[in-house]
Amino acid sequence: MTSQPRAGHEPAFRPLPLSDTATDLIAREKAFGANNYDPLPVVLARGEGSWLTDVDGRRYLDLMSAYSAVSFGHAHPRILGALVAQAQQLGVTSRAYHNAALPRLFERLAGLTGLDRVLPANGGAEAVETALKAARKWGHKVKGIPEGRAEIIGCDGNFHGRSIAVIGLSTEPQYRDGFGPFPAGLSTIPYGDSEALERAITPRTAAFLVEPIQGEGGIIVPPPGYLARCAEICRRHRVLLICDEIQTGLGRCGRFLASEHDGVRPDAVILGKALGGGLLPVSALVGTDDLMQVFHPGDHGSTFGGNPLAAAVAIAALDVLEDEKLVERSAELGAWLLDELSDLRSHIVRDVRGRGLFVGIEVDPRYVGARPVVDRLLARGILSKDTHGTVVRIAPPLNIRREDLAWAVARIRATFRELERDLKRAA
Ligand code: IF1
Repeated sequence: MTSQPRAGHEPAFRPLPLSDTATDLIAREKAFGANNYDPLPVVLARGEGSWLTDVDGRRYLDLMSAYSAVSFGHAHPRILGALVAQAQQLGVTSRAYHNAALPRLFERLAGLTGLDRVLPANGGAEAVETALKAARKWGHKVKGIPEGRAEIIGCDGNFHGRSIAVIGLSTEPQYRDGFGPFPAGLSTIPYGDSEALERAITPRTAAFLVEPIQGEGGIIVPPPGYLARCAEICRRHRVLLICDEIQTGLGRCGRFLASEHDGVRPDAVILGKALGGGLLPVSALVGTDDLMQVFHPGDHGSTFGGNPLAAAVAIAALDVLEDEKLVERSAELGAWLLDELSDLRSHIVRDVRGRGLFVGIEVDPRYVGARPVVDRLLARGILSKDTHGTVVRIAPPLNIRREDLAWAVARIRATFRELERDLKRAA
């Protein structure tokens, strides 16, 4: 549900004029591209660390990190070095043969998650599809659910990707409109309500798929202990707990995995986005032996999944995460950010929430929508993104310099002061 402010109450605002170069590039994108995005009016050309430069040389501080795919900053020298070195040595071989990089990635991910086995993939939705297939096959072959009857439960407000089965779990009308029919055996329950999970489980339930914090849903942090209660319920009913940590994982929320906030080790974790170091699509399903035993040679795979180039980049990304202590930094800097933004003192702001460097500012749609706030931040040299009409997402690279984040907080404050002033004038 997106809430839009009442018509005619949007305070007047003139975005920065676009140069001819930018205007021309946007026009060409519109002329030849599918119209499946409505990007902000900025044409990016270069990125380094937390800073991006547009085609006209204007600089922006990146508080969006490409939806948390760029958690280590743009063009991180160590990850870039690993990409170039591996590319010059060996890029893609398919899984018809072994390669020297993949076993090292497998060991790293098993060790870091406390789970047993890894199935590598490329995009996030692909890894989620892998998880859905694994859960169904586990349900049929291990739990003993009648063939073809396995059910998977998701949450209202979820976002797990854009493929047909994954969208079959979506409760966002726009994401489903016109794309049906969807696979059977998929249902949802209210997010944050563990009793709803207890009530929804049937003898045919194979798995519960959940984001530890809902990202696209609006940085929705569930009640403390929610995931732990869900884990206990799943254990009692022999239902797999699968955490989608594609956005919340790899330090984004102040722990290596956001599920650690509740002391929960799921049966499987889905990783993506930042695993590719901001350079490549790399994703993975990491699970227990009990789950991953369902895969036999030929059951499942992909051309690029587990290629040596992706493995080398992912290993370098994990090295950076550990060596630069970015999990701890996300927790510490995120707590500071949340504290600063919780003091915006603007009646336009309804809530500020999040964990680590994964923060949402919810605005009151009676006064303004999130997109106009994002537009004004853009004019001040800050890249952010709205979600669901009322939430501004703030998710900088985990290695953002403290002074840059402080610079951004000052501009966020100024933006809300300017909005308050414009609203008073418009009243
Ligand atoms: C878009 C946001 C949307 C994800 C979680 C799986 C995936 C995603 C928790 C799929 C991807 C991306 C998709 C992109 C915008 C962004 C996004 F949540 F991050 F903000 F859409 F809601 N699980 N999220 O967040 O991974 O296949 O994209 O690699 O579709 O517009 P993917």
